[in-house]
Amino acid sequence: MRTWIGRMVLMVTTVVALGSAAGAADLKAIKTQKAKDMTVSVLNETGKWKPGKNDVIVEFTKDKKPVDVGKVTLSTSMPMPGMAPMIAGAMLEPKGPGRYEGTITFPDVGERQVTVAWDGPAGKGSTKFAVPVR
Ligand SMILES: [Cu+2]
Repeated sequence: MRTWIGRMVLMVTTVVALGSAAGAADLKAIKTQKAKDMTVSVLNETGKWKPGKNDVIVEFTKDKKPVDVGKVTLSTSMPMPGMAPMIAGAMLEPKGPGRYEGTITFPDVGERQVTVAWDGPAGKGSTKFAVPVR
């Protein structure tokens, strides 16, 4: 009896551990954009942005190698008929080579004009692209 329970506990623990490891490693690209020789990728777990709070991961690579780009900001804007554009942004913190993470909150669905800007050892740059929130 003790052995049977012990086995069940081990199985459950293993499933939970595998689940969280897959979650951390499985990032999907929301957008990949070239800015001269820099490739900028916006990623998260689901590969899309939804209304509410979202994780934002941005990776910078040159020739497929990660690049330290220093300070990184991501800002978004959505034109709203008859009112000021809806603005949301994220300050991104370095999390490993060429990788920056933060969160962003969107009040509603709709296409966002996104600007990613960086300033650091690899120089100053920025790139713009559109991402739907859905
Ligand atoms: Cu809006």
